[in-house]
Amino acid sequence: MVDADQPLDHEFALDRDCTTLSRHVFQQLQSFSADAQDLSALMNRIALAGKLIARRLSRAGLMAGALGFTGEVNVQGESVKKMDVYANEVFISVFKQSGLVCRLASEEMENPYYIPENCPIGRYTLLYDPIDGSSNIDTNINVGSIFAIRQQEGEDLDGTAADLLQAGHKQIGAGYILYGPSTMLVYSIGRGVHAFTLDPSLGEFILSTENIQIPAHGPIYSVNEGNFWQWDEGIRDYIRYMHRHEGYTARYSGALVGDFHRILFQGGVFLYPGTVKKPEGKLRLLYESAPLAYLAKQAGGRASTGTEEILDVLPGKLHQRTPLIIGSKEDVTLVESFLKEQARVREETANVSR
Ligand code: P6P
Repeated sequence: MVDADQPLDHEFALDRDCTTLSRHVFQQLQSFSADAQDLSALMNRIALAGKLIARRLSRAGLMAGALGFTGEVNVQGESVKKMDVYANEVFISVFKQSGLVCRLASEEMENPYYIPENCPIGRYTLLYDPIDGSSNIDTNINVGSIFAIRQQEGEDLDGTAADLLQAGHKQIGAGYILYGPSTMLVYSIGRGVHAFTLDPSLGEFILSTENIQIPAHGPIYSVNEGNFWQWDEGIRDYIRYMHRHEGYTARYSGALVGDFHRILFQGGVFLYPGTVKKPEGKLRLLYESAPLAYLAKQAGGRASTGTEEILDVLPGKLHQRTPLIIGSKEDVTLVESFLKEQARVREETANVSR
């Protein structure tokens, strides 16, 4: 006897396979309004960008001219990989003739890029790191793309996109695409964090995990210990604590997206503190730290500079960098406690010497 209330296996499988990103956005918003239509279409375009980049990455080793450096240096002072340029152009192309996104701000471009045909009506801005961790590309290790969606505020008449220099709370959505053994798109539009896996046979991102929650604590700490000599004493004390206590394990891939993804699912903390060479940190606020901080908060975790919530940081410039401590609530707080203790000791020492 078929129980009408219980979907048959194939019905369940079919329904799951039809839960694409664009459909999920409507389910999330419980609306088919114009704004919901726009956001659904926008996420669909980001998915298309992910598919185009995944396709090229999967064949880069066989394509002349796909790998290696361009010989250029970007606004960050970093050598540009050919894939960085390709991926940057993909995100621009997928939004042309979309009527959705007027401006794109990218790690690879000094100034925001305007898509004129969209600007009268497109009120969204996409901020993105087209390929995060590009040093991994030539050795076929995972890389990612990170994105944040903001609403344009005002008319931007001077073309400087100054309205982007606002705290991360202004983001209306954020996510990343992880190019790993499978290609995954993880996103949030303020109603939880959800993961989609690309089914190459369909050419669609299909819902694979809904309402991801970062465990309150996890065993992983993810940091480049080669920078130990450049860190604040408080961070060094934290690392010494990791070395001397059971129950912790180090994982670091050199690509933020993969390291964060592991922590999103298994718990723990990723940290890129300020260093002697980069006191403000290496990671960029508007299109790396803030989008991931948005996801971390939506998933019940935290993201801090060590002294301030990442989502509260007011950027002074488009490519501002911040220190980043992100992951499980308890583990981010533990790192901060070592920084606070070190600040107390310094204050006490200063008082004594006065
Ligand atoms: P380091 C990649 O260049 C990146 O921006 C992040 O993806 C990654 O977490 C970090 O820099 C790695 O930096 O100094 O450890 O090589």
